[in-house]
Amino acid sequence: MEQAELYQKISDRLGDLAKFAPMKEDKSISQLMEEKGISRRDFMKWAGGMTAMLSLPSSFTPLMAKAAELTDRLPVVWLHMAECTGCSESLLRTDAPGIDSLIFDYISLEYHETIMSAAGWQAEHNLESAIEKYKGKFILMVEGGIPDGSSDFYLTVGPHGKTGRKHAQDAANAAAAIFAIGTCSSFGGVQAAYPNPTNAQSLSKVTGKPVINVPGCPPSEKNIVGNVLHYILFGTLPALDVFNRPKWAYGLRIHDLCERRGHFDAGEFVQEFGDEGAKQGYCLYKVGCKGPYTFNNCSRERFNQHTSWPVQAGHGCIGCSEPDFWDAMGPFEEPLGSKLYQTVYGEGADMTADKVGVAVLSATAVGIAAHAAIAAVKGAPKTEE
Ligand code: FSX
Ligand code: SF4
Ligand code: F3S
Repeated sequence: MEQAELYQKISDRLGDLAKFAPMKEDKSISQLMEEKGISRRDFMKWAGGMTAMLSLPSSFTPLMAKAAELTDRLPVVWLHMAECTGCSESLLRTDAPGIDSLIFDYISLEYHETIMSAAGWQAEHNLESAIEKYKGKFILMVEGGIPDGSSDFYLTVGPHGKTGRKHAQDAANAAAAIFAIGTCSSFGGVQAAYPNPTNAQSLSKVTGKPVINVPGCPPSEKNIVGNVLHYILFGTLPALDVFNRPKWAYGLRIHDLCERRGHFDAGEFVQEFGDEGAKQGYCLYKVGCKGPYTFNNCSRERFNQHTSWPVQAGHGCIGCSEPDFWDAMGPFEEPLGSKLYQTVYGEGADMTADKVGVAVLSATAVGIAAHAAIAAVKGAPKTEE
């Protein structure tokens, strides 16, 4: 589709959405921002960043701002299954809420156990009425793995002791779009780690519905809000990879845009945490970084309003947005080496991870040799083989 045509299509869609009454009567997003000391200029800057993140031309920034202003026209039901609530926490950032969390506050959240005031019977009633009232119209977001089959009684929610599986299935049957938020909901995650005593499964497996996976343990606030905005702008599913992750967020490897990549290529590695290489910001591959095997945008978007991300903080990526990450990516502080691992490219492009592992390792070996020569000349910190 031509750019102008796409612009018009999105404009029309937003125009239609604007005709719906806001679900929150209290304040507009501009008022909320003003109260939090966020200027219109900051908001437009944020909208520009979101536009770029979704790989749209910068001329679409006003549409993005408009979409954010219309998030109160969209009912959202957020369910918690077996998890740590890290996904919600990543988004809400209660100590210093940014624009992303404000937007989330502004979305018409009909049900979210962590932040709603209702409890017990009242909460369960609210959930049932929201599903009934917004049937076929609401967005369902589910956080956490779901005990399944004969183990589904390991998770019950609410005063009637309804199982998590039943909650997820009932809500999914009535939703307009379904997002699995976090690795647990997308793939089972930590809850499904060996030996998986509760038989925790992904949302798509339990509901049998098409689910957009937004993995990460937790995913960044940008990826969560970006998906909501994408849905408002387009009203369709984004382009997905083979693991149903939106390509705009999970299309590149952590390693591709990592700020330590130059050190990887130059063979400059941290040998152990706290050494001279660590102080110099060298590559963390040898202390277990799984960035070469992990598809996510952390190295580009970072967390907490672009402040930092795991590798910047000094620890390797542990591959938290990959299927079976807990079992397949361990041990976390050792290189994966030649262990078999299948990436998003499947067996075609990387012929199983063995080949990636070997390729990475030989690049590493080359790098180390090159670095040893440079180190000898310059007296740079020593790297051991
Ligand atoms: Fe936790 Fe969410 Fe990890 Fe899982 O995150 S951050 S265990 S992905 O479901 O709360
Ligand atoms: Fe960055 Fe990890 Fe790749 Fe090193 S191995 S460049 S630390 S992603
Ligand atoms: Fe997870 Fe790696 Fe990003 S551990 S948060 S995918 S850097």
